[in-house]
Amino acid sequence: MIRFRSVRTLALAAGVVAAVMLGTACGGDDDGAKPTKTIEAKTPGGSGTAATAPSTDKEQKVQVLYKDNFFDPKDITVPAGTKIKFETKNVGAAIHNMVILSKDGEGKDYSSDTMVLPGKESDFEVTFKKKGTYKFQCDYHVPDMVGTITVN
Ligand SMILES: [Cu+2]
Repeated sequence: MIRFRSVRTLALAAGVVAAVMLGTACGGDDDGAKPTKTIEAKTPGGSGTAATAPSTDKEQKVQVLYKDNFFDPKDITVPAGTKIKFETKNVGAAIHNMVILSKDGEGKDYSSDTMVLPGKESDFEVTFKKKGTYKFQCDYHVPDMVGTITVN
């Protein structure tokens, strides 16, 4: 009776461990497999660029690196009313993220994936409607890992 029970417990525990590992693996894969950069990097040259980037859909890319423990760059300036695509990458050894504390001005905060593991990327888009200054931070390393976005 006792032996049977402990085998069941062991099987249960193994199942939980497997599920956790599976979940972690899936999350990591999702972050890594984004081939969008390669497509956008293509420049066919000449007048071809105008067709792929209509003037009505303004977008600006901002690359931010996570290091241990600071943002590079930590001071960012972007125009208001333009879609900003934050392309963030963790080049450090710790877990990081980027949370823009814009709730007061823009009605909500914006952020990367909650956990960006070492070597992983996380992109997100923000269109700031109002001019102003917003602080951003890594939830894991405040108050050391912080920065400022100036919208003008
Ligand atoms: Cu951090």
